[in-house]
Amino acid sequence: MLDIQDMAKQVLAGNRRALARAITLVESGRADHREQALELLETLRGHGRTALRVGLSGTPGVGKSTFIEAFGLMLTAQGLRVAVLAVDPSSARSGGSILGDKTRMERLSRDKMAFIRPSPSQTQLGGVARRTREAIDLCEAAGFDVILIETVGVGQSETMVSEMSDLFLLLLAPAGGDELQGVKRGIMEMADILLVNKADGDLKLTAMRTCADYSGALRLLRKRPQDPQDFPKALTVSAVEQNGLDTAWAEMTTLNNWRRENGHFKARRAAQARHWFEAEVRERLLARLAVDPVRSVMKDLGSKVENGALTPSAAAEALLCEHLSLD
Ligand SMILES: Nc1nc2c(ncn2[C@@H]2O[C@H](COP(=O)(O)OP(=O)(O)OP(=O)(O)O)[C@@H](O)[C@H]2O)c(=O)[nH]1
Ligand SMILES: [Mg+2]
Repeated sequence: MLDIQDMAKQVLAGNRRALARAITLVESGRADHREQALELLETLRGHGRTALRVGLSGTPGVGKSTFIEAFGLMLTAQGLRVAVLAVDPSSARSGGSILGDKTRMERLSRDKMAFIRPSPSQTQLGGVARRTREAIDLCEAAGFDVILIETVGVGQSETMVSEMSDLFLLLLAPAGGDELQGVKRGIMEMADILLVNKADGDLKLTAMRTCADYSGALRLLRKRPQDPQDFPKALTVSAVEQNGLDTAWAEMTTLNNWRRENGHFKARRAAQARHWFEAEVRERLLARLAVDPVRSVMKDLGSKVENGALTPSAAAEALLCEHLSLD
């Protein structure tokens, strides 16, 4: 039997093993674990700690892992505690990224000031969202100063990560003008800071040109209320040579401080909390439809609708009121 109150105490004390066990608990699909996870999260609610939650996205190979290792080490050297969470909806399929990240973030994973948690093998984006959101809460309760949430750039997962971050960074590769247009407008609009990575060696000039192109593109976007002047902005970095990381951190700090002073930080977190509440309700309602007995009732009602024995509306009414007790 898990002692949830004790686990909560140890998480609050910043015990990394307790934190790891707590994350395993919120990841579990078992009903009894779910109940304990809710108790744990409820016990920890209102702990009063605030980490800076930073989402980071980018296409495969752009240098996310290399960047996180270098950036994370820079922050821990400044005395900050850094947690890294990876969101990879495809990890169940590829199976390779967890191993890859562990070897790539070798130094950071050995750092006592850092905590790295790879993505679990889970395919459903909904499950990944809840797990990541709760893992963020746990890391925050454990007193981490910065939580980096990495995701590979595949559409939906970026939106999801930006909905759980205070700042959202997009890591980009140096490239010609064609590829600039390959970045979807919606993703550009979510980003607070664009980082053109690999600004070193032969790629340095291309990176600077790419950065200028993106700066131009950002100026054309609609101004957002949550931005001070000159944001969002594009910068060049080299994760390998560890260049520009301090500037990136300074810009992130400037933006975050401004948002905190102007009420945007709190407002964004509040809106996110509401968003995830509604998403969870939707998700769980849909999940009910997919399992028996509701699933078979739905199938039967569907047949009756097909052969004209019931109207679609009457069948829907019957399902929702009689079988889901929603009216
Ligand atoms: N020249 C140069 N190469 C880099 C830089 N950052 C990363 N790379 C290289 O780019 C390749 C991919 O880097 P990763 O950090 O694994 O990229 P990733 O975005 O995590 O990739 P996935 O996990 O597959 O999505 C590696 O060979 C890195 O050495 C950089 O700043 N400069
Ligand atoms: Mg990686």
